Amino acid sequence: PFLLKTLSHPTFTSGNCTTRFIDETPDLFKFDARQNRATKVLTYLAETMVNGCDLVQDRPVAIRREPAPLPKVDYNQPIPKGSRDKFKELGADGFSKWIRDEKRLLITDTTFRDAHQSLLATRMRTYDLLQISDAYARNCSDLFSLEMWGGATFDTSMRFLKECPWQRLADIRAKVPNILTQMLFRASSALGYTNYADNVVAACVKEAAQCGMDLFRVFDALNYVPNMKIAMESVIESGMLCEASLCYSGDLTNPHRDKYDMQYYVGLAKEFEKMGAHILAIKDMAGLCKPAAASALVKTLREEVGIPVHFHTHDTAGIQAASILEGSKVGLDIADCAMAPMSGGTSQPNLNTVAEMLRYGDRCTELNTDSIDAVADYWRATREFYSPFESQVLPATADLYQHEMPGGQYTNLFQQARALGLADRWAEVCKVYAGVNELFGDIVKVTPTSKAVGDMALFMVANELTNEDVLNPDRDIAFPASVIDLIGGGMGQPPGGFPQAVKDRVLLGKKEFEGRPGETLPPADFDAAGVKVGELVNRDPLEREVVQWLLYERVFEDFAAHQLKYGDVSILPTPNFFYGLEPGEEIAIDIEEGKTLIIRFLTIGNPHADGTRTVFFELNGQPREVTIVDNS
Ligand code: 3PY
Ligand code: ZN
Repeated sequence: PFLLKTLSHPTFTSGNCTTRFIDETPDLFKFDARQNRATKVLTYLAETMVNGCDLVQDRPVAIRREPAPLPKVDYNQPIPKGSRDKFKELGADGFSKWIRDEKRLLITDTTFRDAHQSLLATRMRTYDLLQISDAYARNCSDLFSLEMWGGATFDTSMRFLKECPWQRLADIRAKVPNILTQMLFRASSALGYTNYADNVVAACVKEAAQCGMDLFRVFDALNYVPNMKIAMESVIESGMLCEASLCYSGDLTNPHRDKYDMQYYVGLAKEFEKMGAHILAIKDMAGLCKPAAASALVKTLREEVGIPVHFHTHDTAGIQAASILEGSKVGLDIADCAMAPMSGGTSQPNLNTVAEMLRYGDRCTELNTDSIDAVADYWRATREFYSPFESQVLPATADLYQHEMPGGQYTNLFQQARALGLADRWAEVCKVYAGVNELFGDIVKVTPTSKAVGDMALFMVANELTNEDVLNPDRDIAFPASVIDLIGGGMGQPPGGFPQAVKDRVLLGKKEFEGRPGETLPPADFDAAGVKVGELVNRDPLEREVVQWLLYERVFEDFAAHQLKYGDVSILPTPNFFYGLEPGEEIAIDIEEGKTLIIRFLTIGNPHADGTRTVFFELNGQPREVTIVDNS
């Protein structure tokens, strides 16, 4: 039927059909019978109520079920103009100059991405992001950007939440046409954990731009500039904003830590400017950039390059609002913050209070207090849906400056440690993590290099290994795959290379990458991949689905199978997605524009002789039953 529908579509019959036709004509999929969709969503709910949702199994129950309060939004007024309108008016280069000339300290809100990546293991669902999107567009149009995509969200949305990351981007874009969308892009690692072929990296950028991404923050996890070239060029070619990042490591205030000094950062910044970056990011992924360092770095970089400076930090140490303040005094152009209830700790500094800190000074953000506070109140309640994912990590101590673990990794690694029964040895894991960094030659640690260091630290704690054991040629050690990838140059090269003694032990003579891995990785075969993905989704695949599969083969396969069985589960409110419905509970869900399903749950029948159970619903007032195998 898909083919028939395609062949009879007016665009197709008119002969104006390009290869993008299928991508650009979403109504083709509408025929995927509505009643079929309703059955799928009921099956998901029934399955969840009978057998539970894997995601929350063995975790504390969420402390909230009722909907989060939404700010008042006046739909009678047009959507106010915002940063994206300015970008469209001026183009990338003109917009970059406009930023530098702005008097305000511009603010990026990271709540949609990094904040929940850092606090809630990246589990925030599209549903909760879309609920608040109108309030952002209409009441918070003075924000510089919404960091709402990329980083770990691409993987986790498919792997855990069973929702399509591209759709998330497109849907938020549609609701927020006036504020810049922003993403985190891992250069040659794109949205994954290892380097990909150049044509995959380029296609990933292209698809994101087509789905509505405006600003690409590109970083390499070793500050290895050659690895950033393809991603940066692809962003610039697509006409979007290219923000190149230097990852902050070490401590500029410590005269004894001189591997990552001012000269090193200035050198990077100048290269990025030459490569055409429109904005320079200081990516302080672990929150190590102390106030005095932020002041010196921002001041020097703004003197040395002509592009605006955007500061990203994590508040793990609890003092990073001071770094934003010091930066703002010496001309910092843009700062990343998260809405109050999603800020602090391993997340970004508090957006609401940073705005008030600057309120009556010459760097006032001009964000409206009531508007941002009302949005914050929504996040306070929404966070309660995700209490099963709250981390039990202790508050930060100054050991952060020893282990230098990125905010996004801190909570995740703790969860991994807990899964291995090492929760009570967390302080030791942190110490060993610092030791692994030394062993590897004091490298920049951020995804994916931080994952390799974390894998190694867990591996060493679990196997009671010391750095000496690792270097001891008489010990037979099966190193984690990520460590072999890192040390073999599969993620690029650190300044000065990896220590030879470590290479000898880890690689055991295996061939290593010299220079940029993308230069030798064979290009992906998109046609062959398209055939494979077509089989998985049971129709002609979209180009972006092919990219999705090329980045995450196994994860995409599971996700596609889930979609075929249950349809798009992102439309369910979060408590129902995790726990199903309570007897007598009724929910309204929008399966498409203007098409709402009213679902009421009645009861679950006793087990049948064959081990199945019938779950009784009302769908739009009519009785409906779904029979499920009870796995208990
Ligand atoms: C990511 O790559 O996901 C990060 O957030 C790195 O800081
Ligand atoms: Zn971050």
